[in-house]
Amino acid sequence: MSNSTTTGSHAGSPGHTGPLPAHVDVLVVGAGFAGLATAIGLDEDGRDFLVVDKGDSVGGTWRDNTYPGAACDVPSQLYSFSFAPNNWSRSFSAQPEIKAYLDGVAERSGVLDRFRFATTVDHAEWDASVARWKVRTSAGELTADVLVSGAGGLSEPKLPDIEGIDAFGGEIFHSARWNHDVDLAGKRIAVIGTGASAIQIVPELQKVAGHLDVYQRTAPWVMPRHDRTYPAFERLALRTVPGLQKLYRTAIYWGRETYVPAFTVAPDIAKPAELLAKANIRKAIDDPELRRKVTPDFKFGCKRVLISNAYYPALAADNTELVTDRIARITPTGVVTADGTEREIDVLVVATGFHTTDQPIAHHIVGREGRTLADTWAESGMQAYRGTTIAGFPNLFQVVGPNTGLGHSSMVFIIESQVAYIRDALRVMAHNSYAAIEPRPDAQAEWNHSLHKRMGRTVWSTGGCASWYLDEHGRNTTLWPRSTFNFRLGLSRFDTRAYRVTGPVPEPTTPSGPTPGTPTEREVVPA
Ligand code: N01
Repeated sequence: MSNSTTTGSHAGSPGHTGPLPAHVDVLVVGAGFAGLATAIGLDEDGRDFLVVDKGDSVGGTWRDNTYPGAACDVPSQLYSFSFAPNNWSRSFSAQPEIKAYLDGVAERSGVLDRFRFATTVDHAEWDASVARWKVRTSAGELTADVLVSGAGGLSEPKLPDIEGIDAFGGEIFHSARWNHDVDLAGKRIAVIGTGASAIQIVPELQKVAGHLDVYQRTAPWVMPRHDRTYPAFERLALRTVPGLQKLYRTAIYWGRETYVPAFTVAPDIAKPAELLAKANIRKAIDDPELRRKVTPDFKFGCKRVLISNAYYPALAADNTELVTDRIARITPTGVVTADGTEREIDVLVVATGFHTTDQPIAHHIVGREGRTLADTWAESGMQAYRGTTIAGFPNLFQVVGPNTGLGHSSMVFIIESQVAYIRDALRVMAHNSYAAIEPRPDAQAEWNHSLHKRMGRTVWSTGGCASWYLDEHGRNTTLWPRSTFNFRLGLSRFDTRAYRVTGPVPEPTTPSGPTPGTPTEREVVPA
């Protein structure tokens, strides 16, 4: 299995190559939308911080996913920072334009000298005696008062556990690790998966492949994609007319919020959308058997709703076969399905998603009680307070943490809400000389109780499908079950009452003073 990280343009993200400092106030892990927004916010507040990322430039998932056809399925006017508007070329931008946007924002914001690329966090452990994180990275060790994880839920490819896959003799790679060196023209290609990545890849492969097999386990709902290039006059107007771009953004935002009831309280509202999606099938596919195979058997929205005008036509093309029989095994030369048929191939594309509910970073973070985040979550599933802070893990903030994902709108809105909360928390900590904060277990439990009570009514729970939103216990630990403005409202101020705080670490210099290295814990009675 090819495991190399194929990255896009490196321009604009040189980072810094010097040695790591011994200490930073805030260490940020990840340089995608989340890490970059955090860095820019911290810089505005004049904080001492460092960002580390395993890749070689900013962009996160938009750096790593370079597969043909990669594009955003949220309009760019909304899928961009509120503080960094851009003159987008089209409504749903492709990966190179989004990557270039992030490079440009990073460069213009002047924070890149505090980024270290090609640096992975191997271990981060809370040291209560000094109220600091002790962090071991591939580039050396350092300490940090505060750790912010912006490592992302869609960063670690999930490979299918299929017999024989390791012995496949042709070219094989994951959608998020595309091997651009492989010439696909005229080849026999197979794609495993029919999720958001696959439906963008399949039309591109169909154009060049000699033959294409698409292995579908579950048929997704696919809506038309209302994408268009902005004509020159519209781009000019968006660039020059005061407030116009903001108006576009606001209209898209509220338009998207109208989807929330259908996902969260009354899935039957989405019936007309199902009819539209079925019309999308009929428009592109004549063969009744193929129509039947691509028609989903679960409620609209239960899995992520996809958008494409090119996917169904590509499945209907003469050089494509949609295979719905279960994959039994992979041989050195092809894929064998449960009925015993072997289809020979030269290239295997694995578009099987990511480790979302078992995030790799959780294995590397050790909290106050000496347990990793992964162990802490092993039985309960991923849990946090307001999707951002975690009991037992002082001074740890997770951007895009548990139950912050969306089925309908832009994650950048969620990220900016969380960054504002983190900035406020740091202000409160500095103002009160708190050495450490962590959510009280009862506050976290109450938050999760009410969240999961709501979750029970959502289409993700009642829609009759399995999805990556659910963990191994069947709990939805990834999505936010309310409107995004409700999320933002909840994070608009750091709510000290929900936290257990630790007082300042005594100065270790005065022999007659308090014992060094023993932070004092106290209940906070906020003003
Ligand atoms: O991954 P997925 P993805 N044998 O997990 C199938 C975001 N994104 O990379 O449905 C056979 O959705 C699996 O089948 P099933 C977006 O949030 C955004 O496509 O589980 N098949 C499914 O069809 C998205 O939701 C954009 O039955 C196997 C597919 O593989 C998220 O990334 C673009 C299998 C995996 O689909 C992930 O999307 C792309 C097996 N053993 C992605 N294992 C934007 O446009 C899995 N499958 C913003």
